[in-house]
Amino acid sequence: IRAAAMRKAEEGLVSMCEERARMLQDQFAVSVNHVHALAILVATFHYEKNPPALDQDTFADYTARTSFERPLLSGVAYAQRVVHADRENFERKQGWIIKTMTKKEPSPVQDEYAPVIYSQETISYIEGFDMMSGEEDRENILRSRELGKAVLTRPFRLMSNHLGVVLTFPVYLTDLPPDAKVEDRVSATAGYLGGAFDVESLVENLLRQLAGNQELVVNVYDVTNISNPLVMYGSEVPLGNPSPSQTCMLDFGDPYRKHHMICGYRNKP
Ligand code: WA2
Repeated sequence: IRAAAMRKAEEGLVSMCEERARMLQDQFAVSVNHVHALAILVATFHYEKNPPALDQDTFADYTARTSFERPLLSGVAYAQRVVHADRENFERKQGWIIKTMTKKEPSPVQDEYAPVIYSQETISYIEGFDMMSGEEDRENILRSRELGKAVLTRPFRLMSNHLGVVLTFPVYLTDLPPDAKVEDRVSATAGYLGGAFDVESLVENLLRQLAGNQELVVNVYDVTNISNPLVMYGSEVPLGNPSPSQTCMLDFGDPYRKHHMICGYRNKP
């Protein structure tokens, strides 16, 4: 009888973990797709129209009204690529100075910058910051524009102070063929459309709605480097493997990053 109860508990764990992994992956994917559409919106209305047919108010309004399409993102923003030679002109036109994310002071001289010019109101605090001044954001920007694809950072503390990851799509000035060379991609780069997956608070909400939430412990890890798993959601102290436990692979669409979910019972059944 004990063995049968154990088996039933393990089967329950497998199905509950798979359900959560699938749900998280699906909500992630729809959010990424919608950010992709926003990158196209910026290319179409900011760059393919002269003068640009987009401004902060329009961007804020549109992103607020479509936020239901991006259930796991706390906000989206557009950072423009500015090379140093254009900095003065850019700052004069904008009426503000490019600031660094860390010190929140005027940026020292750099080869290039990525100041946020449009933001969803939920993350309006990032406006004017050079997104290349944060290590994780900078790496994402460079990788996305070289690849021409959406990329994700490792989990880190966002400016909201919540644990999460940043998603970045490159925006180009011209249409590029899928096999375009890296140099051509970099030189055609106009900017970066991205957003913050506030994993800490939004995944909590998602899981709370599911049956069995009380009895389950769910952790998500970035296991890109398998010998150094990084907590993306759940306990800061990895639980080790509570027995029994179930591991489910997750695919968030960036082939460079690997993620998985580990589920266990809060109290051993
Ligand atoms: N967005 C919101 N909160 C953040 C953050 C971020 N990056 N980085 C740290 N906290 C405009 O890749 C371009 C958004 C970066 C996009």
